[in-house]
Amino acid sequence: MITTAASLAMVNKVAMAALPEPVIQTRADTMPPLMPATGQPYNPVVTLNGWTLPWRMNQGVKEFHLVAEPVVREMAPGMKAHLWGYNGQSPGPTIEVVEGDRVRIFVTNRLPEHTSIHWHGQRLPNGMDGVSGLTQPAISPGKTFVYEFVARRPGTFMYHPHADEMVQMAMGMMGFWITHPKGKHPLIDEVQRDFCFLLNAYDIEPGAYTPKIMTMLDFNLWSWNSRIFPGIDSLNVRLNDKVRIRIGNLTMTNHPIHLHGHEFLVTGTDGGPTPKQSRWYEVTTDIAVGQMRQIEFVANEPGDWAFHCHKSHHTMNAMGHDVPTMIGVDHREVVRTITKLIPDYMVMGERGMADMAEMEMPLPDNTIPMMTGSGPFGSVEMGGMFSVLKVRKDQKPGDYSDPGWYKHPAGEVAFEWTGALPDPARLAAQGAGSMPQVVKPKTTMEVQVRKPAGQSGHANH
Ligand SMILES: [Cu+2]
Repeated sequence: MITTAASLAMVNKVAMAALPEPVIQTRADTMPPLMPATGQPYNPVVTLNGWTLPWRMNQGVKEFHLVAEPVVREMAPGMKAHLWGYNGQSPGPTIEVVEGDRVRIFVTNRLPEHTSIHWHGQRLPNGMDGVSGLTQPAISPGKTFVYEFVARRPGTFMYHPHADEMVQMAMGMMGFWITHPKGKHPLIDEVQRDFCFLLNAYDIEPGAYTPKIMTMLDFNLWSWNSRIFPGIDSLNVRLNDKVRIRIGNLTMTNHPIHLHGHEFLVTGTDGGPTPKQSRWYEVTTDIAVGQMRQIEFVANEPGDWAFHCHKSHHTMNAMGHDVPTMIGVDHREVVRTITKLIPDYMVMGERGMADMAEMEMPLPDNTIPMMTGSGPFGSVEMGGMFSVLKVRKDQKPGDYSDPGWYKHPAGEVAFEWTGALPDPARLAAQGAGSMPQVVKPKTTMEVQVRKPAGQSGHANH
């Protein structure tokens, strides 16, 4: 019936108008900070290879619209993954609000199975906590649910499903949430640069597109915001900027995150800003599963500083596992035999694995070499969780664009010694302290004594 169809269309239009239009992101680039046009002012963050979700003000309430859906995420140029995420990307967009804001989030489910969103770390009414089955019914495919609460404490938070979690997180469903302080806060310093990203991991076979969801620990792609080096953007700052980096871990293992050239303070955890007396300087901070860490430092050393996970297998891409150690093995005879059968046979790793970074190996489509990325001095031999902090004197305030490689002042780059080489001094000592050298008793020497003839036998006394 025409009338019914017409009224139905009208109802749908009214229903759609009640929701903020979902904003979709199609690129995996680091988007510039989203300056707040409405609501309380704050200094926005920059999400590494990500973006902040715009909102709509509705009678004093900040309204966001998240759409859970299958996405195609470029993990690095040359490799795309078929993931699940929010609003066109995995991870989903960062949500930024201010302490005291009333927030309403519409969550539309376009996945083939039900879902929910848990607002990791927030103080909120129990029924808004997003644990399907426990605090709410799951959101069926095609349905939209509404979450509403006041962002009560400032800090660094995450969001992720609490429904079929193993599958949905292995597929990339997660996002960042920042609650900025309302005005000056005694434990939250003002900074000139504020970055955030999530640690996540996937198991995608070389040549495949979809993660293996049953993998528990042996992931082969270690990513920051579902990007792997050399696909992770650099963190570009101006010399002497105060820099904050917020990191959340939604992988299944811990990650010791290490910064070169500077010491930092851990100024915040899952529970909010840390008391000042509890802070100490570090160059590596371990971030356990489900944790968040917020580090701060003054970027007062110009250069291109490596910034990475210190687990060396996490700075590798797929194919970095299950290769036997071949260092020191002489393959020549074996190779001769094998090449009779397989003419293209290639030996891997008899002088270490560095060759692999530069070798032109035939790889399946949609596969990134396990170590890659070229710097100004050659191959960086890294993959996975690796990026570069670029500190520059002439970087403009608020400019996050890549300044290119650092130009080193004359005489400040390690160089090859071409003079004469004296013999290296070797340590003569053989252990000390808790492991003193074991002094073995001198071997008794057998002495044959021949008594001179004619004397009585007192020679042995
Ligand atoms: Cu790691």
